[in-house]
Amino acid sequence: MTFTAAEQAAMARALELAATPGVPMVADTRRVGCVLLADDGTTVAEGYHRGPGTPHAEADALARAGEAARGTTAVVTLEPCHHTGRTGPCTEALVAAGVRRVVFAESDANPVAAGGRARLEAAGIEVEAGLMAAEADALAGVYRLAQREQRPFVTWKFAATLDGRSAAADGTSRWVSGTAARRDTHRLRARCDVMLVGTGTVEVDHPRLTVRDDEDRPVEHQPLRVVMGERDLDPNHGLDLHLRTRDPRAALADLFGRDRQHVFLEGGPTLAAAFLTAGLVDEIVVYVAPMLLGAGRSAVGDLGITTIGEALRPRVTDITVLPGVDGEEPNVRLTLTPTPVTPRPRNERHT
Ligand code: AOF
Ligand code: ZN
Repeated sequence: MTFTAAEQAAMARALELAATPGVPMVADTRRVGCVLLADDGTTVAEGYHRGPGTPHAEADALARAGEAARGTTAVVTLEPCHHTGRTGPCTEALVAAGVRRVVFAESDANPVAAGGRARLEAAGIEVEAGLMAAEADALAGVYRLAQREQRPFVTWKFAATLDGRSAAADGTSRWVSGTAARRDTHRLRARCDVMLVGTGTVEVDHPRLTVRDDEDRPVEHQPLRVVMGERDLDPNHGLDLHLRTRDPRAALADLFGRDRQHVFLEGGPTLAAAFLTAGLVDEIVVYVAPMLLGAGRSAVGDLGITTIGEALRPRVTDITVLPGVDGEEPNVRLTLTPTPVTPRPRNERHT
């Protein structure tokens, strides 16, 4: 595999484009980015997939390049598709535009869309694969889990004080985390297509669950705002959907049925505990604030754990310090991957 320095830089950029927040990703749609390079390594055009039914990344870049696409190298995060899905095949668009070379990060394992490489080569286009494949694979993690498990990927996010509390004894919680952490949360929310909370959180916090940008404006593609739980709610709760179920698996099945790929679980402690004990949390994001409360609601409810040997021990995948804004203290963001939970009957836990 030989890639030029310009192609490597272009792939890094294509991955960034693919990860553009706010893009709705449902069911079988993928995050894909594409950069068209001229012979001298300069960028002719960029493109990315903006969700179901919109042009694929390659088609988007080609449209922006127009005639200038002829003779370029297309650097794409995914193998160009060779099927007519919601839009036409990227292979044919690349051939028709006169692209000379295609570099992609990972093969498309979707049998419906596969075959792109062979088709491009048959048309005389030079094809190289595998550039930054690991990074592309990490980006595709959510899609892959959703396809494999036939349920959405679940990110559980919470903010906590040093003593693991998310609210004070009187219920007040604004704010535990600082400005930078709250902005960061909106960025993470924008990657998801469902915002999920329990009925308790709706009653206490009346959350809007809208995703806003750094200037506090709502982003264009809002996730579906869902509350779950059997309790009746004031019909003016203002969210999009009330799932009247207590079983996390049933809720996820329902959301997958609505073509959703990525759930952002934001509380409260009861719902978080239910998802954790069911082994249905795929990623944990926690913002730790240098604050002590000593009493008040803990970030997660009873997990049925009575002895230290039973503790859940998620693995840490990232630690980032979020600097304080306007004299605030910094916060720490931990990203973790839960380790498998072996569900046991409740009575066994107390023996
Ligand atoms: C590409 N470039 O930008 C994307 C691709 O029915 P559709 O059109 O939404 O097709 C979805 C499938 O197409 C998806 O599962 C994946 O295999 C491929 N996505 N392919 O060449 C893109 N988004
Ligand atoms: Zn395509």
